[in-house]
Amino acid sequence: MTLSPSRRRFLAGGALAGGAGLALGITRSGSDTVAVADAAGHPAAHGGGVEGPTFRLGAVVDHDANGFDPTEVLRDFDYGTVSRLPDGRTAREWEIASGDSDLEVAPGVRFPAWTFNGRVPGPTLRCTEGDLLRVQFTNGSKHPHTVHFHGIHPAEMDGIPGIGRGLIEPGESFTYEFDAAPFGLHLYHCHVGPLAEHIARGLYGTFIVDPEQPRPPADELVMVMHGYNTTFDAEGNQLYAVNGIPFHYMHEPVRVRRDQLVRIYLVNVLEYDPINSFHIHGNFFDYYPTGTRLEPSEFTDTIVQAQGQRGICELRFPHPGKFMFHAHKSEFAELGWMGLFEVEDR
Ligand SMILES: [Cu+2]
Repeated sequence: MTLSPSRRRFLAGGALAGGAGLALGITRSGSDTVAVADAAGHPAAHGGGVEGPTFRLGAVVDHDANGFDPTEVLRDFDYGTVSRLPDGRTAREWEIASGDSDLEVAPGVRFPAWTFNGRVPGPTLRCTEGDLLRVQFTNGSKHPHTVHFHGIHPAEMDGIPGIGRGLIEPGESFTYEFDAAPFGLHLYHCHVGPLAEHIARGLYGTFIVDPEQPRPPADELVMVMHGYNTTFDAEGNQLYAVNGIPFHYMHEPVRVRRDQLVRIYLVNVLEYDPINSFHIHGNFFDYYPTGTRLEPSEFTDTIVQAQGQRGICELRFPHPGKFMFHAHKSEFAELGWMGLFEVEDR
């Protein structure tokens, strides 16, 4: 079923009545409708003239106050503190703290997020297959949390309530320790109930395990697809985003070079909606589901991912200029899940 009516009610009714809608850049064009414009002030790219929210020209959030910037998140890979074990293996250690952060997720719209290291998504942790990993988690939030990694590891390191250390209470710490396996593109997230809310509040991040023989050099990008259920009704999302802020890459296109290999680590953690999608304009990409094989399964311009699914997209842009990427579900795109690549001819 479509969730549009409740979203519309939020956007056209409650939000406007409460003033937040105006801060969102929504303007009334009729008694019960809102006008749509994209970052450039044009009608939305899909379904121009259709009701929906977006940002006014020039209206952006305060990245400094939020403590993270989606443009930096794109290429921010955290390899941890590296040491060598007596047997010659590589050990990597990270410190991750959860916290409660009031984020500006759209201009003038605040969301009481729960975060790993102060950002949504959390840090992108990166290692090589076979490394020993130690993740020291400190719960600086007012709520109990865990860190549950996808991968192959012992039960007591799985980060779920009731097994191993289980819940990490506020103020407590625990070190998750396991080997990096299998190679591929994975994720981590809190696994405390109500699970959907603990994830949807912002407690997730990307976990990349590189193969021992590295993939070819490329301009590498991380894109985490997610949403914000700003009404907390658990029925859907009012905003959709990649890397924390809806429409961010409409304001600041992802800059890439013509003909250079671009590798996108694409992760879907969207809650409350059953699937998400990724579509690119003017190009096709090789797709490696979960990144666990070195041969692509598909050459396409659109893929879908259920919650927790992820995959690697590899492509080169033969033409300079601006190319959109967005959820092919138009409603998600119009609520924030759209961006631009800007291909530079050099
Ligand atoms: Cu949690």
